[in-house]
Amino acid sequence: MKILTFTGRTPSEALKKAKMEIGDEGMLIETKEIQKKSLGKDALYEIVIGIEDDMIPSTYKKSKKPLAEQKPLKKESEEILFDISNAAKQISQISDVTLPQYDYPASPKSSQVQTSVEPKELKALKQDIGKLADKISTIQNMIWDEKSPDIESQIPPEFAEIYRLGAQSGMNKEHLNTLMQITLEHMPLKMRENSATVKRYFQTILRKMVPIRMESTPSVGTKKVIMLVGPTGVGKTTSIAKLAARYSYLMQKRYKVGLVVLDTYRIGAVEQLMQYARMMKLGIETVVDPPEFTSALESLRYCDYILIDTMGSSPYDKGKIEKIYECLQANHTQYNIDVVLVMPSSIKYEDLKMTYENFSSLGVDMLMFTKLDETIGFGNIFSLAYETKKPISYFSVGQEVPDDLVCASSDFLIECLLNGFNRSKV
Ligand SMILES: Nc1nc2c(ncn2[C@@H]2O[C@H](COP(=O)(O)OP(=O)(O)O)[C@@H](O)[C@H]2O)c(=O)[nH]1
Ligand SMILES: [Mg+2]
Repeated sequence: MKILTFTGRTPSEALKKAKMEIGDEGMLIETKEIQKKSLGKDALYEIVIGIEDDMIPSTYKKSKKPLAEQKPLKKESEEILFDISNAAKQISQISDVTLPQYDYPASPKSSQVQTSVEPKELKALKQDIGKLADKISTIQNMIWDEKSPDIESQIPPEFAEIYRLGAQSGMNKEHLNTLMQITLEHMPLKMRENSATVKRYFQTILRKMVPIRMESTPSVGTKKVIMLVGPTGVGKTTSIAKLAARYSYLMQKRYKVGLVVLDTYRIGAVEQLMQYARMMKLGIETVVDPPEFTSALESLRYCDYILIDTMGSSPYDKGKIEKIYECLQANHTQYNIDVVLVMPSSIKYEDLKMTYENFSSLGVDMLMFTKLDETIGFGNIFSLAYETKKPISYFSVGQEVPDDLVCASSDFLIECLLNGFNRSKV
């Protein structure tokens, strides 16, 4: 999806420009007043339109770069977290302003087809509509069998596909029902035309609901200290290795990276990360008790990034989480530590939620999901991020270091959710 912006003295002027350039296919994401009306100066509004790549007309001037390429994201816009109901209302309001509200034929029979249409074309059209109606009723029948009739009995056929996709994705049922309810209430008539436009509307709403932390690099004189916590075997150490490689070799600027291993239970399983540190020629410190933690951070003060691996925290093992907590408390450096909870995408929403609750005492700042290559549903991830409002920073999509790491984006997650994980789209 491309994000395009258009400006005008009123929102509808900006919208008119958008329509002239890209037609009706775009969807309004946001309207901003970027300049207030004052003496001798008109107000200036900016609208942000999302449009699928293949819907951009060839006549649209390519020189206009997508928003993301035009300007770096500001700190405040790093976390994209919108109120879903407002988003839906906003989209609907603008559609109401601009789109002529004409009634769509309720059924093929009642359609007032203009007499100028060739009979042959009319026949083909009728056949197509018939096929579509069949498809819809099949899908409708599939979901009509399910329990909890309250919401489902209200779902019009054109919403059936999207409801099925949402339910199959492992999304929390309550979240899905809320989403459907709001979509039903606010979706403009024009967009209900067919299941493809419904899907696109739904996609836009979903994108807006996922909190994402865009990657940002340390500014001069500062450093980023990132601690990965989470159950055993979820991929923390592998992810630390991927991040270390990314920051020290794979970005435009090469950053100095240092590693810390919290082995508070003296399990001795630090060899794995030692190996990576040796390969990448990175400094590494092993910490077994809280006082050592501060000195380890201090000894890596020459680094731009300090990545902290933790080990041996099974989700039920409060004791081990407590040890990590003590280390965090013992941090007497001025560095702020970002605590990233790492969880596999292959477990169901309820288990993700329980894991989150177990680790929440550590003050989780961000979420990272691993093993996206090992699952088919992504609604569980969506629901956890939506429920906890904790932004997602990265996804791990395989075992390969450093390649199988993806910077989180709502586009990527929603694409996975609706169409499955596809390695070629990474
Ligand atoms: N398929 C898959 N395997 C992964 C991924 N991330 C890590 N692993 C594997 O999961 C296992 C445990 O990883 P490790 O980093 O040791 O987990 P830790 O105990 O949390 O540190 C290893 O075999 C990794 O190769 C991933 O994204 N996809
Ligand atoms: Mg490990």
